[in-house]
Amino acid sequence: MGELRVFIAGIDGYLGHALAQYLMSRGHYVSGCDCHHRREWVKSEGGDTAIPIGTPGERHHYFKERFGKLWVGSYNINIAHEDNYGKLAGKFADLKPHAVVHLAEMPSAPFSMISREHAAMTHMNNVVGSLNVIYAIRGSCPDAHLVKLGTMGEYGTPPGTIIPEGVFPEGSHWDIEMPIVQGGQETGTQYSKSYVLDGLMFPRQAGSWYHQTKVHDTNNVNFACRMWGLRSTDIMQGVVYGTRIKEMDENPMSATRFDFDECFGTAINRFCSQATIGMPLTVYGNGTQKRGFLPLCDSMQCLAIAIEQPPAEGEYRVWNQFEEVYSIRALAQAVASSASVPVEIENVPNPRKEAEGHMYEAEHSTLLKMGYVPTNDLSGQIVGILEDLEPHADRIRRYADTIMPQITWDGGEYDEKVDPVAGNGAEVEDKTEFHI
Ligand code: USQ
Repeated sequence: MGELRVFIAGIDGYLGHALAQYLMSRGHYVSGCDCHHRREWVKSEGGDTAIPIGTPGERHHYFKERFGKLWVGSYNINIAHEDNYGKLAGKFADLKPHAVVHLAEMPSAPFSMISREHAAMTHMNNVVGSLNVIYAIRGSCPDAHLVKLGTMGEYGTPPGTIIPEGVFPEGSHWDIEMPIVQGGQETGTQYSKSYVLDGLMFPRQAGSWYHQTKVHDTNNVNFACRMWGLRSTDIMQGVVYGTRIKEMDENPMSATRFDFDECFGTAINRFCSQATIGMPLTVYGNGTQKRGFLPLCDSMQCLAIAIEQPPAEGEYRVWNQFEEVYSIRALAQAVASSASVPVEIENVPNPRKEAEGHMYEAEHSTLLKMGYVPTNDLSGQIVGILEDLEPHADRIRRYADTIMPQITWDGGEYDEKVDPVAGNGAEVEDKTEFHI
């Protein structure tokens, strides 16, 4: 695969800034856009990145210096804003990207659950922003491949079933037995019906407004592939963790942001930040929730696989992108055992409405078949994060009051007195035997 022109929407974010470096290190031309909302959202919650990052201008100069002509530039475009649509479509027309990687979404489940305004803003930013990206591709560069970041959270935690990659695989049937009813009476005789499910969307059961917006995006991207021949990879990504990839260098401008507040910090990153300042690790509920996780370097590797091996015209492909499934409790234990000082694990009442002690088995073989080599080194990654955070312990302490959860899924006050291990009252229950 020769050099590609890749446009990254959301290039200033946690993934975007790392991906730009990863792709330029592989010889691709990179451009992108961002309106720096992520910086503002984190500040609006009183937080900040643990690892200091450059301003957009500083990052631009650093990329220019380091990557020369491979760095095309970043543009200040709010992809969801009506007034900016012309700018976005114009950039696509000028740059003629082979691939558009869409990372420009509001990524936080808790942030989306704060209020009606936050839910509406999340829908506007994510659903309308994605629609604009789809339209701008159609109008300005219809052959471009849309690499759309979805989330494993779109599926939720459906009880008793394995989660396929986006759609029901070939050979899927839904077989049911129906009673024969005659004259309002069951005759007792049964006949069976078999529905063919091949290729239909697997049901989504999102767990937050944020995750809901990703479900809407999935439907819209799929629709554009069917209607207009858009080629797209819809990536159901698990929770990403980590501070660095080997394509970063020692220049501080190379560093990507690292959030640890209640909204924008994710589980492992938060636990490592908490361990750095000797704070107990906040396991929500009994910690038997399971999720798929992958280190930042694996996220980059998988996105590059998608970009460098594009789908055919009109093809909508969906991949589940994660390395390994862990329970939250197991992750807290892994962080505690890697910390250089003794760290406590604290079960705090779960502020979310989510299943605990559930089955979580999701297919994720496509990426492996396409060349993904998992890092498979959770403890090594955790040690690396802890080392990178150590010099910034004071910054984490400065923003430590953004760590404890306050945002609840029912909009009520966070009640610290609920028994965390007894559960959070979520109705989803699974009978599957559970082991961590
Ligand atoms: N959790 C804790 N303690 C914490 C933080 C989280 O126990 O201090 C638990 C949560 O209750 C949840 C799990 O850890 O069960 C994951 O929470 P998270 O905040 O790490 O991740 P989540 O809200 O699911 O969202 C994150 C990203 C989102 C991405 C998603 C992938 O913010 O952008 O889409 O991971 S996935 O989880 O697979 O949907």
